[in-house]
Amino acid sequence: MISGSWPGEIFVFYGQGQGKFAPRQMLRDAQGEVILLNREPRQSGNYFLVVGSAKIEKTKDGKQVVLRHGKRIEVPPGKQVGLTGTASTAHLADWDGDGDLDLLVGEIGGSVYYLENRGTRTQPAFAPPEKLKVAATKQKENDAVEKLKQSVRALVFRTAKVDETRGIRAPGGDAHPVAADWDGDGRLDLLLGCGNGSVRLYRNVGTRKRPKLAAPRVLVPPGNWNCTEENVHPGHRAKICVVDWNGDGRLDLLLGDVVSMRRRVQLTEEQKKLKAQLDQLNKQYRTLAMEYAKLFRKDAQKARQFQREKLLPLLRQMAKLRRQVPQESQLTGHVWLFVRRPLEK
Ligand SMILES: [Ca+2]
Ligand SMILES: [Ca+2]
Ligand SMILES: [Ca+2]
Repeated sequence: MISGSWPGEIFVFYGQGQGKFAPRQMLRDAQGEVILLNREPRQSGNYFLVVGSAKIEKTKDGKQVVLRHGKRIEVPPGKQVGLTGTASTAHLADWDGDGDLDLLVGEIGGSVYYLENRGTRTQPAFAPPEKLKVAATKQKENDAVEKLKQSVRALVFRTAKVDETRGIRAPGGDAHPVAADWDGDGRLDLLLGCGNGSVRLYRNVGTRKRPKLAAPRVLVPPGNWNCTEENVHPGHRAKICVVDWNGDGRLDLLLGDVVSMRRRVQLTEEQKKLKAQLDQLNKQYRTLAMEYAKLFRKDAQKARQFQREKLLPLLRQMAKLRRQVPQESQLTGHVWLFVRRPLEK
């Protein structure tokens, strides 16, 4: 069993038979390094950002270092260090048709990476990540011209198609790639669960050993974040599984999502009072959060102090109240089954 994670490491649970699994291990590449997309630290404004499971430590002389998987990363002087992640998703498939399992990894920005297994089926050795792209075609060029014509409108409506010949981009980020021969032509295609809840199909128009992906088609349209108990529908962050669910020989699609479910709640008098308090604190919080953002642009040090002394106590107070008042909306998720119908003649 394999799993992505926040902040981004990929975990493997080796099967021991009879439904049992060994404790998780971080998947490593051919060099023995923990597999992690965007592993190089990046600088953003005053920030020095490091991806992955790491911790920050202060040295005796007051400098900061990041410890990650047994390695030390020095923080450049004057920079504020931040830990972040890529929210990886992982899928194993023999992408290059040579008999061993390769790794497909999606991330929060919407990109998909292929890590070729240059080892064997039992002793994998994963190559560095390579971005999956849509193959450029003449049609693509026509699309580009069309896009240019529409670019003025696109600026207003933000409807411009993303050029995926430079890299696949799941709308709404949170790419979840799965390889399956969806069209049954003997070549693995790519299905992509997307942050906006849609599922896309990138047909393999290359060969079994050298896949080439066509421009995507939408199999499932974007979902909707807000649900009510009367109107439940697919939501966001589609995570998918391709399987012949009903055993009719045609691949079907399972989709897991996340939604904010609104429900009607009856509050007691006491709860109504608490809710009024909570609404009041919410208002205060919004004002303080704006002050914090302003302060942060001027002086990160002072902003952090402000956060410690003003914002965090308020947030704790709000969390306490929230536990006492039944909430009108709740994060939840569903599993959807899309059964494939035979082609209509
Ligand atoms: Ca392979
Ligand atoms: Ca295929
Ligand atoms: Ca089926």
